[in-house]
Amino acid sequence: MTAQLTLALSKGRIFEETLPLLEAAGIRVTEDPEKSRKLILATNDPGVRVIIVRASDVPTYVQYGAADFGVAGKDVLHEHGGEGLYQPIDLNIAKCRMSVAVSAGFDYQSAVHQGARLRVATKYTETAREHFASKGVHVDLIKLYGSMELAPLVGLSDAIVDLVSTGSTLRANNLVEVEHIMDISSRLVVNQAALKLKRERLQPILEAFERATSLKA
Ligand code: PRT
Ligand code: MG
Repeated sequence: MTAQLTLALSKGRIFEETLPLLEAAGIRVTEDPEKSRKLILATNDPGVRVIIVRASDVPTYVQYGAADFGVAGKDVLHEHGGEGLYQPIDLNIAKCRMSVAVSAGFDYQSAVHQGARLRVATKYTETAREHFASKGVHVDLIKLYGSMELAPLVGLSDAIVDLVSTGSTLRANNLVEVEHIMDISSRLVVNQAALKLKRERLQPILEAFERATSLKA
């Protein structure tokens, strides 16, 4: 009996951008998560299924072995910590950057130079904590779960730490990027036990992903 493989993906850009990589491994997802309410999707390969989870939950499913492998952004992996995960390939998909942004009228550099204590709203509290600690900037972090861009506009915070891709969300809300924290892309993550126990099944898929990724680069 060959082992069944479970792949954890989030709906939206990660799902869409992983499809061509799966295709390169001969795997086609036979249901559309945008049209179906199903959380477990079949593929043309009876030995491979896809589960649809929240982007920030992908590392958790893989860490505990409920999924053998998954695709998650570096933003999400940094917050999770990566415990129990093997991270063999940067897939170079779902690219963006993590930045500090403030209201257009706020003089961030002066506030920092004067040693002001900044209020920073973010979903990425671990990344933000590390970033400001490394710069010696004192911050009060305010944890949010979405729409960080609103926080400085209504006086909840002085700054935000958020993902930026085209910059149009910041512009539409009269915010400006004042610091680049890190470049973000998504990685393939594999459960460490599955890597040993299901290596025969996983290895060809990992190799196909690697080949498809390097061809694209
Ligand atoms: O949406 P949900 O709350 O369920 O979860 P999520 O936002 O974590 O998931 P999803 O599917 O939106 O994002 C999955 C992954 O895609 C993230 O973890 C990132 O690694 C990656 N990614 C790439 C992005 C973006 N680009 C991106 N632009 N994730 C989010 N955004 C958001 C950003 O937060 C901001 O609100 O898009 C907005 C900015 O976009 P621009 O183009 O206006 O700059
Ligand atoms: Mg989102």
